[in-house]
Amino acid sequence: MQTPLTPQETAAFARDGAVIRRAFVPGRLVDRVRSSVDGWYRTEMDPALISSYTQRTFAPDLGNDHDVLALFHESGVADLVTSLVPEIEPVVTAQIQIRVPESDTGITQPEKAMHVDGVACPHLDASELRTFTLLVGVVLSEIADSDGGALRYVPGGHVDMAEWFRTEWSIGMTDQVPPRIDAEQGTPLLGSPGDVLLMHHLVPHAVGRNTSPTPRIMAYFRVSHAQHARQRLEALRDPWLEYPAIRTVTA
Ligand SMILES: O=C(O)CCC(=O)C(=O)O
Repeated sequence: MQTPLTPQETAAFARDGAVIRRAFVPGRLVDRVRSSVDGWYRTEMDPALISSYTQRTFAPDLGNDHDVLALFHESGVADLVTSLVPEIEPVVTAQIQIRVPESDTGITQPEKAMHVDGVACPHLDASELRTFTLLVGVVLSEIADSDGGALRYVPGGHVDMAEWFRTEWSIGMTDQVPPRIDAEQGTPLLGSPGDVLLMHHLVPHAVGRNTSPTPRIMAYFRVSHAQHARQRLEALRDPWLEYPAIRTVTA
């Protein structure tokens, strides 16, 4: 059965660029992934590679693991997504992002300043766009406060970013966001395992230190509209190009 977003959630997504469904992914799906990620964290994580995991993914071998992909495909999340973006590229990989408690390794994990994914990434060529349409985050650990490595996002920032991309930005610039966005603290994503964040690709976000004693663990899925590869620049400048349901109500 399809689980679409409600009209109220769709309106909230249009306004904020983000919507959270609490306790959405069944516990049995979350628990399987937690057990694999916890095993990797205990026995395979190389503290010397924390910067590299932070840029790419933690637990790289789990990126196309069946249980990890089930968080998207077997939980109802895919149906939430297609109620916003009906035509999508197949979702075949996931990213695991952990904010490591400083007390665990003594290593300070790099923070990520306000950015939108795939534009002027510090580790990529500035002229290369690795954009997509919708970021889906599945919470895999308790996130009780923002100092616990919570993702921080700017509600409504998608509209501001699209305006900046239209009027001030050009390809090859190394600024990730305009100064007014860089100055934002952002709203922390607090929550519990099984909560799901759907966030417009243009919503700026950041992450900082984890001073709590527990790892903050998220699985992320980057969803692209079926035509995205052919319209990356247009999608940066028109926030609803790839969201037909919202395009019709905001037109
Ligand atoms: O939640 C995280 O650890 C980071 C998410 C993020 O900003 C990213 O991967 O671009």
